[in-house]
Amino acid sequence: MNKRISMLFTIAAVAVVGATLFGSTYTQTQISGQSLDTSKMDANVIEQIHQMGGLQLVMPQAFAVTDCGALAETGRNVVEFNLTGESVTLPIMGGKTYNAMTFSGEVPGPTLRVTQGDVVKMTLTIPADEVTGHGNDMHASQMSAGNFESVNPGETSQYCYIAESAGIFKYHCSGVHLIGMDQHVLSGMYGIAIVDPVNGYKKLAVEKTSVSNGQVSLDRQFYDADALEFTLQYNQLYLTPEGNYDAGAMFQHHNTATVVNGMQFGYVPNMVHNLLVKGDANKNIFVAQPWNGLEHKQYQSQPLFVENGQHVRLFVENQGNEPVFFHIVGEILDRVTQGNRVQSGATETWMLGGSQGMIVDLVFDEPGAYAAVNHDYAAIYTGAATVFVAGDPFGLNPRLVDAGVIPAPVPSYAYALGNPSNAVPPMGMNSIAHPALNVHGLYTDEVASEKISDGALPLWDIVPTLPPIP
Ligand SMILES: [Cu+2]
Repeated sequence: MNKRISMLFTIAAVAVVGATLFGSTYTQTQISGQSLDTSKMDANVIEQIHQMGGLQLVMPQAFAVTDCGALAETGRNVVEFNLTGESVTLPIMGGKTYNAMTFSGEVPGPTLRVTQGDVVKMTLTIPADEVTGHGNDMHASQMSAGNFESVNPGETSQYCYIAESAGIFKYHCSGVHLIGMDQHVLSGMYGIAIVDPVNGYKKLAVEKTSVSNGQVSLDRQFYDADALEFTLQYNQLYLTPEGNYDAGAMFQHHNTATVVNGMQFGYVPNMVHNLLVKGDANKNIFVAQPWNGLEHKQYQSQPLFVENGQHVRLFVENQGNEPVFFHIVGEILDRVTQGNRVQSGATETWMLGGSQGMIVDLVFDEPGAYAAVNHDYAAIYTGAATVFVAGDPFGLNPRLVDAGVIPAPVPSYAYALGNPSNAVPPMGMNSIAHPALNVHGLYTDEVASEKISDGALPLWDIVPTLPPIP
């Protein structure tokens, strides 16, 4: 049997076995309403799959066939990337929770950042008490799919590759011998790798005009390659009312939520901003503020703060099943790069298909609030609205100085409140350090504690200690 036919056979076998295991007929027309309750899945299911055999994707030896030792001795920089596969319960909008699957207790998983030409040593560990096996497929790699096989509870596996192409790349769980890949990924097992170009990023040119003696002419402005950076990852949730993955809804593209970095409306103002801007914690300054209160701790929404005239670089990935029409209300995307090639400049919107990423460079010229959206109205209203605040549009500087919160006026509110930890990637060769980070993200409490240990600010503890702001 040649490889292609073998693959088709494998997928068919997976479908049949999937139907047997999960008690449903695995066809497009009949799958409506099927759902998998992860809390009821146990290791026996995985064991059954193993015993049935015939489900290996390509190579039975699996996962560890690349020679990490040989790659480590090539003189290249070796970057270790360690992840664990963990099923946990996490909150969703509306005060409910869902059965999430995560890499290392956070959704999205930790961001890997390397330089083009580095060796990535990817290690996946599945705790012994985890309910299912997991895999890992990094799109930054170029290797046989056999390396992405699943790892069983209680086991650790590893593969190595050279990150040869610069850009932003998805990584995701590859399921258990393919089965459940959709469930694992759409329940939270995804993240990104940023591969910085070996020669660094390029200066940003922004087209402006000037006028002299009644004549308008081109007046290009250049910004240094160093930039303040954020990551935005788009995805959907497909859930039953009980918070379980709903495969039927997925097959029909009926999502129940649109998330950015795991949360609906995770980067919008909260009660603190209401208080600062309107003088009343209960007067919302944005149309949807579902994560308002301090009691939400790491889940309280936090806007993204930037300076005016600052080079901002966004790493944007579409992790989901629906297109993302990336647009920032009130802004123009000054440069769009995919891989290491500029695709567009001075464009209003750029589209990302599933598993596609881009780097957006831009400068916010005017003080104000700007909403980055997926310009699909269904997505905007189900969670894909992210607020950037540039400069000091609300005139808070004098009040914050008077109250003693900051010693002197600041160019962005990040100096007072920090930027959300899960939207900020690790530093790269052209990164501007954020003034401060606050603990924000779809994190387990353990991960939130680690972020605090790393220096991120738990605003839910700090805000109540601040002096009153008149
Ligand atoms: Cu998984």
